[in-house]
Amino acid sequence: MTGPSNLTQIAAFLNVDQAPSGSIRIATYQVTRPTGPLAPGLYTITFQPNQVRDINGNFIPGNTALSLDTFAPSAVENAAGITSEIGPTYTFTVTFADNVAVDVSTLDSSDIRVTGPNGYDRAATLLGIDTNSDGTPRIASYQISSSYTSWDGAENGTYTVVVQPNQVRDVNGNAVQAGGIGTFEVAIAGGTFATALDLADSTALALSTIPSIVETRRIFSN
Ligand SMILES: [Ca+2]
Ligand SMILES: [Ca+2]
Repeated sequence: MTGPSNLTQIAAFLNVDQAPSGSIRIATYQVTRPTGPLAPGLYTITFQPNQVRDINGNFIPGNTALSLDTFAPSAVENAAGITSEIGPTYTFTVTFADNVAVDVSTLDSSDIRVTGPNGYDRAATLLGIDTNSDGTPRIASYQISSSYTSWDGAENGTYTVVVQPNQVRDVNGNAVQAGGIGTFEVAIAGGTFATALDLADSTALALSTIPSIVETRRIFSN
């Protein structure tokens, strides 16, 4: 067996579940763990040549390998933020990397949510993947929508990109850890509508009334 932290050991045979020859036999082997917790990573079990054979003398070929991957993919967001008014959608990318390969079939519009000011909490829609086959790294493009007709100063603030549980996995089934992977800023000159009218301190202002007011302003200013 080979593995992380230069693990290289010959496995010690302990026993087999049934003594007589038969088509399925379960053998137990043992390797000694280095001190401390088992390091995450890729463990490979390699059969030695001319060691295990069927009753007709056919050996399991040497160098046949079985892999055990305990390392989950990482996720890094690449969201530049918004500094001027744009249309109704904002696109950013997330880079997923793994010690073996990212399973691109697990990438979809359930992977990421974005949270932000005024209760913003929306799923990001998957737009595409840089290379649409399993591998590493893989860069996925996602899109989120404005709460209004476009991203503008009313939505200024800090937004957090949040990976959802068990949504993005490597080819061995290990999932990216759920949680926030980074933030980006919406910082459009002019500030928010609330600060523009000095309403930020008004706790009585129902947030749900802001969209219609903002759109009214826009009609007048146009
Ligand atoms: Ca992995
Ligand atoms: Ca998914």
